[in-house]
Amino acid sequence: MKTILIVSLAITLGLMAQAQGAIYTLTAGNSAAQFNSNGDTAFVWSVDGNNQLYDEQFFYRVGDTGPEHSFGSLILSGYVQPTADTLTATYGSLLGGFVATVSYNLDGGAPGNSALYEDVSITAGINPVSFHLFEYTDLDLNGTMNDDRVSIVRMPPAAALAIQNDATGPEYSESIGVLAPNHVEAALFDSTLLKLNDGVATTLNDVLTAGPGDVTWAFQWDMTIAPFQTVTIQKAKLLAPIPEPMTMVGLLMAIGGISSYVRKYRKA
Ligand SMILES: [Ca+2]
Ligand SMILES: [Ca+2]
Ligand SMILES: [Ca+2]
Repeated sequence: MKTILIVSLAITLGLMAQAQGAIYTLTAGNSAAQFNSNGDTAFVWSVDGNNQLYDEQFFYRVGDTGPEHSFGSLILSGYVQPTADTLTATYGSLLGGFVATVSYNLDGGAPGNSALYEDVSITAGINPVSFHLFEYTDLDLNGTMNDDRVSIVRMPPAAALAIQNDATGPEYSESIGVLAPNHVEAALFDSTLLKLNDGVATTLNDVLTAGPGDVTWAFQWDMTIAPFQTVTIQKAKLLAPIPEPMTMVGLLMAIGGISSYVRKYRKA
């Protein structure tokens, strides 16, 4: 059973900065997001003052055996916030085998609307790297955790989409990963999180739906990266009131491609 995060900026900044590293806050229009530098963890994404997020983390595994680790367990080589709505975290080193960079860009919008864009880049060092990247997301839409549903739509090789709804609305979420993940997992908290912290190699189970309940979802990318080459995965997460009939899937089909979708909506 998880506890709901009561967001008090003063308490959050004071206590969590002390216990778990620095807190970074992105703001854009009606939206705000908060990140913990130590755990590469986003734990607040608020729209019009209402938090919709419980936890988002990236994990990785090198090779096919052994445990996954959170990005936060890597050496943090850079954490910069050039503007109020952008943040870039850099982990690891080429000498250590690879560098991982996560760039976040928050976009405010009309009431109820927000977008969070994420680019994850992995650069290999002198040797090729067998890299498994995991994105784990636990949204609690409308601040209520036990009444959400999630469906994952796989669209290989280009993309995958996770669509989460709240039983009573109005908020819903769509998240797209450009470069389709090799495996996905929709689940109830905290089964996926336990697997990513259990000390042995995990492959997500490709279950596509979960809920109603405290749903979570995760994507897994398996890749071999050549020496000094970089692989970048682009993500877009949207929050909006109950969607019009044309969802992101329809929009993608209408405009003929996921990359064009991201380009269209990504801020210059
Ligand atoms: Ca809910
Ligand atoms: Ca595991
Ligand atoms: Ca949830």
